[in-house]
Amino acid sequence: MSASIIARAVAVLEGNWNRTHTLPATGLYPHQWSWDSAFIAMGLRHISARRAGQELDALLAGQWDDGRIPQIIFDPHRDADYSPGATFWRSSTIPGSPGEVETAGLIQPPNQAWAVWAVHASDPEESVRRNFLARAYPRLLAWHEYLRTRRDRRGSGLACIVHPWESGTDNSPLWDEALSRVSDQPKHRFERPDLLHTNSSERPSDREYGRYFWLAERYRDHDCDDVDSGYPFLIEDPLFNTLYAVSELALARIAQALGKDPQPHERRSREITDALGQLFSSRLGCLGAWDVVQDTLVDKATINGVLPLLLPTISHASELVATLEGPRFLGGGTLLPPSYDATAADLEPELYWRGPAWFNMAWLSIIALDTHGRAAEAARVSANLVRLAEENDFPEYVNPWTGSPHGTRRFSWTAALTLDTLKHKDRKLLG
Ligand code: 9WN
Repeated sequence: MSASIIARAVAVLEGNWNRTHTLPATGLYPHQWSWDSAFIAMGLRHISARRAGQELDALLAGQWDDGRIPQIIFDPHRDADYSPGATFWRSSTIPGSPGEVETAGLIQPPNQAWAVWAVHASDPEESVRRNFLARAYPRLLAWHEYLRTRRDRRGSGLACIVHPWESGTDNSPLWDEALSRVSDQPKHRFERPDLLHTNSSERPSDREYGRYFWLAERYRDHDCDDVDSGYPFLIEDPLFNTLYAVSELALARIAQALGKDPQPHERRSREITDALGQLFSSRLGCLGAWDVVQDTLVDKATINGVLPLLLPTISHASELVATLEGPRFLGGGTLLPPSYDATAADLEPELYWRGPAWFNMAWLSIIALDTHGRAAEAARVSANLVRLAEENDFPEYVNPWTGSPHGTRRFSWTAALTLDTLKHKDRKLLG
């Protein structure tokens, strides 16, 4: 099995490669996405550490003066194929954007430092030859500084997202209430080129898109300035902040490898981890999200709220393990963890982030389970991840119970994380 699946996963990544980076999918997602590139690098490093490094270099080249690493770096030749594209964002007219490339103004979850460390560790000699860590470190520092100074909107120690797209879990039920307060009538008349590639029943609705565009437009029209008062969507997402804390641990390793002091990063990671503990809901047995505008906890069980288990020192770890292994996620006959509470009446098993199982979340769950000594369950999820990827041509997501494929196929992070799962047995965080 393994030889042919490796060859097919490599072929997906080769087919989606575009000069300096990997497209998430050639049709549906024709540009470079931030957290995709970090997940993709985790798999690419097993084929070529050099190419994985190039992927991350290309991403870091899109950094803005304020330190943000953008959600998307656009390929100008494909502007008509994805919406919103470079024409909508017109980033080059916004002060502080990079001159060489057009990008989105939003961001995505901060898993990039984690990926930089993993790529370095996979081939340290190649990394040193390319001066990879020394070039990446100042950029990653600026990125985390942006999150700390511009995105901690209530002084909790956690970073806020200003748009559902920034979570990477776009139409998760976590954002429903906040989005219901947002107009669905943007000025921009938007197209839906995404619907040429997938069934509309598997994508967000036009109404949701209206709200996404309204928020993006407001953010863009204020020059993507994070001190815009009266902005209606400010949320602390538990997964975004978990990846932030993991990436601080990775920065500590990077600092050490460069002969610098790792302690500020270890301290910062502890601060984020401790602040995350405040989002725990004992009713759910996992974390909710914090709505900063309403000053309330969004009390819904999603995979975002269980994955803080990636952090070895997260509080309530035994409750989180019980929730992940229990009926809401892995205990109710599912093959891979659903994106939303399996016991929720409004779960939709084939609709994007409102129920389906995604391979990046399954991969993160495997590491979380191994981190907390649950090797047998981690092995079961690993075997299902590999089998469902192989049988279904590396789909974007699957029905968690039946494993039926949905969304696009030959999806890059599915292929990359399959390769990484085949490579590792007992996973350790940052291993
Ligand atoms: C918006 C690229 C991205 C992923 C996200 C996933 C989806 C985009 C979209 O695709 O989002 O960023 O158009 O729906 O939700 O996690 O990064 O693969």
